[in-house]
Amino acid sequence: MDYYSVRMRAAAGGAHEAGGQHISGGERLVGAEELEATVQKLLRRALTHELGQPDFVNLTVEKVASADVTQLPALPVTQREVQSVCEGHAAAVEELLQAGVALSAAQKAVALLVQGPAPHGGVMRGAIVMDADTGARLESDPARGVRVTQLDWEPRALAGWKQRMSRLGTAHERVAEALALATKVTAAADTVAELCWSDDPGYVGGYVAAKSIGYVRIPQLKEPGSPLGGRVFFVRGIRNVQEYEAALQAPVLIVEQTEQRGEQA
Ligand code: PML
Repeated sequence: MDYYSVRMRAAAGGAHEAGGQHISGGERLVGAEELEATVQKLLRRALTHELGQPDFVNLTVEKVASADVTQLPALPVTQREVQSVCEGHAAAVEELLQAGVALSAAQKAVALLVQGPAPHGGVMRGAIVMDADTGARLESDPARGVRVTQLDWEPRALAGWKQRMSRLGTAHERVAEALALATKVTAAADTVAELCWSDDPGYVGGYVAAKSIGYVRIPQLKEPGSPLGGRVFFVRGIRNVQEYEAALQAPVLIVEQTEQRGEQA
């Protein structure tokens, strides 16, 4: 069976390429029977985002041969309890250190997401790529960053994950999407860890993820109403960002979620 990669990005004030402000995006990898519904769902997401009405929406559909799709088991999920944004940031730095990121790089990444990592202080369309040891930013275009494309859950695996997580109150689509992305990013050979928090003004949570620590949710990483957030991919030993980004764009399906010791949410 072939798959279809469906990508959406929406901006206000013109296309992203023309300096428009990024509003929302989405990535799916679905079978033919889900294609139309998926396009509709992503278009609806673009048109109903809390940041406002876009005047540019790019929707791309591409066929992907099933032989090209890699299957990956989702990272285990745990959660840190924090009482404030400040505690959330401290927890994020602690988890990043645990995953092997240098303290100065972890602190710099948190500060960048707080201030808005795009050149004029807004959100980026993609992620920052940061040297895990020096904290140097490596992405060639700091407004665009790098994008992760062609990923999704295998439908039965997602249903199983949701069922298991619903007992724990964490079966949300947003978490499932973020977990799929984090699983793909952290599986890439040169990724040390990922830090993310939402740029949605109505959602203040995020996570730190790495192969060694799994997906660690942190429920408070910014103040309600803030439109600032984003992703930082910490890397070690990449030859160039183009090759690294190419690895993040190879098709991946999340296929199994084995219950792991210590998983909780
Ligand atoms: C997003 O807004 O989609 C990015 C952040 C997702 C955090 C999901 C979680 O709470 O685990």
